[in-house]
Amino acid sequence: MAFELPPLPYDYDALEPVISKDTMHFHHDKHHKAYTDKLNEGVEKDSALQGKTIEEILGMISSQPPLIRNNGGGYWNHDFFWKSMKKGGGQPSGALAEAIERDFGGLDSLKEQFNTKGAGQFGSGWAWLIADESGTLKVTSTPNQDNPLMDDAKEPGTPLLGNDVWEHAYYLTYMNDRPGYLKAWWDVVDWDTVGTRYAAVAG
Ligand code: MN3
Repeated sequence: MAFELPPLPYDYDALEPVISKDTMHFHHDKHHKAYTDKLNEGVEKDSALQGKTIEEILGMISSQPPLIRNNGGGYWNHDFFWKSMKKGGGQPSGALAEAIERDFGGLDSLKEQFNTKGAGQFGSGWAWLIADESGTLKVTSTPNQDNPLMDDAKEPGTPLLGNDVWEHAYYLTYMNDRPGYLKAWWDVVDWDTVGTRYAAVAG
């Protein structure tokens, strides 16, 4: 019934040196767990939410209190984030690589736009690569634990890739150097997973 904290899909030290073992431990075991626990507290208090998937809840977030928005977003975003990374991430291929060329003029340009969004997101939030219904790619950012699946998202779309730019995601290793973290992070992006997500949108 309740939402469960999914385990990391790899070892805690798998993404070193880009993301340290210590960061992974407290980010997953403390932060992601806290979002999960608080989401469950909120769902317990509202029978209308019980039995709904997290995606269904995000799709009606505009009618929900901050407890559900912040922790429902945090729950989904972190699960998506862990699954977006792997050791020795690889390169985009196939239809995704073609779409990146078409919509950004190449991977370097996508990275530059994404890093600019991430660095420019004031305070805490996320940078995203999303696809619209026609398969067009776009880079965007959201504050706090918001995401492009929320029914009141300014720039809605299907998330293909997301990076957590909260200080808790990078501070132990990068201190206040968010741009340094954003730049290093590309080494652990799982492009096969991003490609699979894109194929589900663009067919
Ligand atoms: Mn986080």
